[in-house]
Amino acid sequence: MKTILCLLLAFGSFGGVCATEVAVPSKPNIVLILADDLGFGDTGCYGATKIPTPNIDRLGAQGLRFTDAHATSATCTPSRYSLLTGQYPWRKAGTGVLPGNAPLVIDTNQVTLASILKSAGYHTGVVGKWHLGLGGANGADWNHEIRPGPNELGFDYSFIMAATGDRVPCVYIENHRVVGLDPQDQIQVSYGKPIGDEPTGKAHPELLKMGLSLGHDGTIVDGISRIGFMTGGKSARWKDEDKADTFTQKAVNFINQNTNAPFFLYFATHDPHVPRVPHPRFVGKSGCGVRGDVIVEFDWCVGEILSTLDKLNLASNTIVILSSDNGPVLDDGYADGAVRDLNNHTPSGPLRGGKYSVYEAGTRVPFIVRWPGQVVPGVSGALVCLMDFSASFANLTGQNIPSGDAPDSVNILPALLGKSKNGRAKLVEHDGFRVLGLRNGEWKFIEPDTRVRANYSTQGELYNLTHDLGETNNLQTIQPEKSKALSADLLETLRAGRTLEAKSLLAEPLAK
Ligand code: NG6
Ligand code: CA
Repeated sequence: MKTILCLLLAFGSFGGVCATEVAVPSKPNIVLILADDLGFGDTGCYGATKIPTPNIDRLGAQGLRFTDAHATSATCTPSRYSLLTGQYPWRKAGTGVLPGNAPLVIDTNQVTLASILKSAGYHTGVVGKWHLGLGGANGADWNHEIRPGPNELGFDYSFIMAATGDRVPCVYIENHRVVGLDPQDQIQVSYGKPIGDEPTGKAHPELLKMGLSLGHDGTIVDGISRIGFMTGGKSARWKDEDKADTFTQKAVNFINQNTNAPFFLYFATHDPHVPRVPHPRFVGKSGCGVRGDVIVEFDWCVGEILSTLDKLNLASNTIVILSSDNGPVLDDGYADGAVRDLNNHTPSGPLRGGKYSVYEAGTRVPFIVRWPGQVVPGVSGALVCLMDFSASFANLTGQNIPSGDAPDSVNILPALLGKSKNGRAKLVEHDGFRVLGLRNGEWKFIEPDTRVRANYSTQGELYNLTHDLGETNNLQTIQPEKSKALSADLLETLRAGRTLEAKSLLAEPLAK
């Protein structure tokens, strides 16, 4: 089956006439590899020299490497919420960084990236970090069926951790069940009062194998204390050093079991998030301490996926996308030496900020698309967002998104496939909490931050990224009219409840 992709080379003319028609197979496999907190400058193909990432570099050389691709938000939950729903997270309350016992934050009636591809006939799987809540209003029942969760949102298969590596419960969940749970040793989880009689990092720092710099002083699991408290589930608890191997094995199994149908695999690694505990075979393998080592580990995971596709002869029929949920951070609560051992490596590359920031490095992430024979290798400066997968893959696979769903997802398929230099025209950037910025082409506006924190200017900020990629020269007072226009644009996107350009592009006819 081929889809005739209408490429409007003259951007903005929606007459239903195709300027160019390109036939592309409409049901390739899709593997989305999403790292956790991997920075724009953390890999070789994005300029890193101290951390060897040969597999990611190979992917970069064989694919299209984007230089202006973004998550919506500079933290995990909101970023992943938008990736799966096609809706800006700040439109919905409760999408900030979630505790490990939060209820599922996505409505099971909502269309998701997974449900779109499932409707298109794909076998869909998620392996790795979830962090979007599990269970109904009272949260998950860890000792019985855990639902709703990914399997109620369009994933046929799931093997996940509920939240983050640094949050309880420290167990894997396969489909609706905790893996390896002894029914006699029931799991309880609390994010309020301590529960159980196991030592905490707060009371027993002498038991820790990794020191703390902020928070993370709840229950000690595998020698590391976490956010929150848990008791029970001893036989089910993960070993931090095996996590990358375990997730990768499950991802590889999923591919092996789905060679006959189109499949969509969302492989969301834990690396390089905290706590950073590389398997011993990766210790000391980077020039930048433990954070570099877990990036080397992540690169190995990528290599395993690529070689599985090669072995099965699936590479040419598979779109592989590699990206990250938000920008980089060094000290994220554990005293693991990431700052001390940096060795002049620059996780953010030439960009300002990082995780938790509305400056570019908060949301601008590595982003590679490889589809041999269809996507010409190279570099693209198109403005694209992880939130755009829903509309773009609906377009590729011939699916309609009901009106009201995925309201901010823009069909950027031509840009993803390298057939157009244009992605979206505008993008709202989000620090993960409250502060918003707006990109419109080369311009970046940051709303005045008069409310909570003094991180940003109380007057607002304006940067021209063509001349000032590092956001060092605030043009707000020099070009107040430009700032005003962008501020009005931002307000319009907030008030409209949807992205206006999303609809016009979705209305574009898909020739069959
Ligand atoms: C923060 C944690 C941080 C990390 C982050 C979520 C503290 C002091 N910091 O609250 O360690 O877990 O939440 O990261 O507890 S994310 O990538 O999942 O968004
Ligand atoms: Ca993250």
